[in-house]
Amino acid sequence: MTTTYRNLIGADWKAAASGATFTSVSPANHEEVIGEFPSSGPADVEAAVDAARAAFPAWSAMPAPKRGEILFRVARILAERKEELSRLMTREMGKVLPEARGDVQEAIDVAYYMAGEGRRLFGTTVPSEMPDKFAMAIRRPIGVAGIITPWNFPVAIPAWKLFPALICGNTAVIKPASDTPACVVRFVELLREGGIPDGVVNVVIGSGTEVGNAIVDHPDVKLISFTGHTDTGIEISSRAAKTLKRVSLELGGKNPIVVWEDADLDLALDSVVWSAFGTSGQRCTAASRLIVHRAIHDDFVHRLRQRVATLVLGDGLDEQTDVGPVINAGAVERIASYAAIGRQEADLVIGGEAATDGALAKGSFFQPTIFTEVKPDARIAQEEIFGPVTSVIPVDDWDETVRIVNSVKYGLSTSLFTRDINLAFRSIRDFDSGLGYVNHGTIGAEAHLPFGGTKATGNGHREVGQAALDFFSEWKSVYIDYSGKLQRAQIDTTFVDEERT
Ligand code: UN1
Repeated sequence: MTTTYRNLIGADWKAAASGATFTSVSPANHEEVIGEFPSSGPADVEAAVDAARAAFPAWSAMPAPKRGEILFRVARILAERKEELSRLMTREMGKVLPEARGDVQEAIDVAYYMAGEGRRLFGTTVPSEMPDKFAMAIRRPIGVAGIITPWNFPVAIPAWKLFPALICGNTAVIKPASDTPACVVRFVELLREGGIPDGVVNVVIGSGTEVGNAIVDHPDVKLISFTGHTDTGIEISSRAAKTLKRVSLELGGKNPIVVWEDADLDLALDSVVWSAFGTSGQRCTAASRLIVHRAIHDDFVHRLRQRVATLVLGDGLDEQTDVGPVINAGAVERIASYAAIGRQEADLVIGGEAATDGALAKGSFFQPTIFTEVKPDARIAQEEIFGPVTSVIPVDDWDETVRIVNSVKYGLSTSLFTRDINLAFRSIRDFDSGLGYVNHGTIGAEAHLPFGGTKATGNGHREVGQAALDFFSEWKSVYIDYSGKLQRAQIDTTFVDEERT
């Protein structure tokens, strides 16, 4: 029996208006069907936006501490259902179970954090330049937020976007990635169990061209928050400009770990394996470049090869598995084409092929892959591969290292392993990125600091933490004059300079 999933429009779970559907399978085993999903279109988006618009007055008028209480209850429900949601995620998306639990935990963390924001949502109060006048800036809700989420963090990223949107008083239409709609449906069911009212969150499942574009073009959608490919982000940004939407983009990465000659090598190896091959390399923050000091290069690569050779590929529900599948058959092909390019450009250390031994043949698996002697401008050192492939680039000195770190178009996450405190601080100053790590890999950002990157990684906004509130709320400056007379700003006041003359 195949489970049938539906869109959420207001209070109702509905099939697509056209009746069209698509089937999704597990990346670990293509014979395992996850469910049948609506293949929606503009008519479904229209209905969802109407529902979100209708829910906006009541939701935005609810005192923010009350909205926070609802999010607090959502956090507790997510915590209770963590195991169920994590297992669904592993089946649908492939990441190994401990990582799926981390993904759900990230959503729980954001829910608690944003619940607390309900009692803060701090604005600023400043003294007025006039006597008997009060000046402050407050955060206002904006309207309907269009939220377009990727498959690599099927619960965490929807939470990153939905919870700040909701605490600020906005309502939302979310379009999950077509590879992971079941996780988002289950997640939104739990939000409703926590008390999120009808129409406040709506779900429309379908393709980017049919559903995503309709959300981006819709005149009543005021905000777009998107995580995904840089090309898609640019397309969204230009479409959204026509209706003057506010757009927050979280795009690609080509994140380096620099291993200096004085580094604790065991620690660096643990972190490299985790950052490069965790989530099968399918994180925006994955370490896809290892910039290694020549003095330790051979030893480092030798030990890394040994470690990677022991990694067990398999179904993420199996406790033995270290590395799960990649998202789908198309991803295997794309990664394989990069591996072929890598063979031309550099020396293959290990991996380089799709993994098809035994049961792996039933799913989408790719061997953890390392290249070395990679030139900094090689394609595998410049382009985001989004798979278990990493490139070692040997270096001799610090200035060269900084140049190579910054030589890519992206700027998400950078990391340095060293015991030299001076280099550590220099890396934070000189590596051009939104996240900077020292003696810690490139993945694992926490939910209460801003998340995002420089250059082609985004358009300047940040997610989570307090920074997310700046995207999801509008500033309103408020002046209350209680002098009872006309006081003209900049005119009816004397300044110190004038008093002197
Ligand atoms: C992403 O890959 O899009 O820092 C997000 C991390 C996670 C989030 C990654 N907390 O790796």
